[in-house]
Amino acid sequence: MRIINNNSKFLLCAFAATALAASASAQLTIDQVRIIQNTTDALSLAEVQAFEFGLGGTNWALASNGSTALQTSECCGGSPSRAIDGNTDGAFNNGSVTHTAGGTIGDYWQVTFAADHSIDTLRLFGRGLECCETRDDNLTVKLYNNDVEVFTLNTGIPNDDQEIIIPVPEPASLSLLSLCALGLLARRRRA
Ligand SMILES: [Ca+2]
Ligand SMILES: [Ca+2]
Repeated sequence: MRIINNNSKFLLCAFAATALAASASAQLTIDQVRIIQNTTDALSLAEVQAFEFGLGGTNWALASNGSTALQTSECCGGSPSRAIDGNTDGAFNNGSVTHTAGGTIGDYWQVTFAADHSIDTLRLFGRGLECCETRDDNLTVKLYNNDVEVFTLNTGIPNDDQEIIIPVPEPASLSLLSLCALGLLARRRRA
């Protein structure tokens, strides 16, 4: 006896999609954000923001909210805390942009929160348009909870802009939708 037929599978998937749309506040719990440089260029970040409740919500990455930052190397006075100081000014000489040494692939910058937080939106600010616009074209963003990687994304900051906004998906709903997509695909292939 088949308890779940194709029609009920479709209804289940429709329900999952609706639940995902309705559960925008149920988000990934993390305590760390790492930004990795995928080229040999130095990594510079003007600001990294990690929001609970969207862009108008609480930015838990801020040093003033208890977070601390580190990076794999440092050049030119570009200390890691400059990306969590609340100042998005991307002009390096204005003193609020980080700078690693570069020269090898994989320099990274990382912020650790004072506690676990539900994060739904990331926002990265690179250097201003006065210099080095291509250095942040090829980055990887990784999110961690208790040292376990829970999200990864290859991305970059467009050369005609200084910032990117990254929606953080809710993992359980995504998994359910993925299973639904696979089930519906199998159904089509059998048809
Ligand atoms: Ca800054
Ligand atoms: Ca760029």
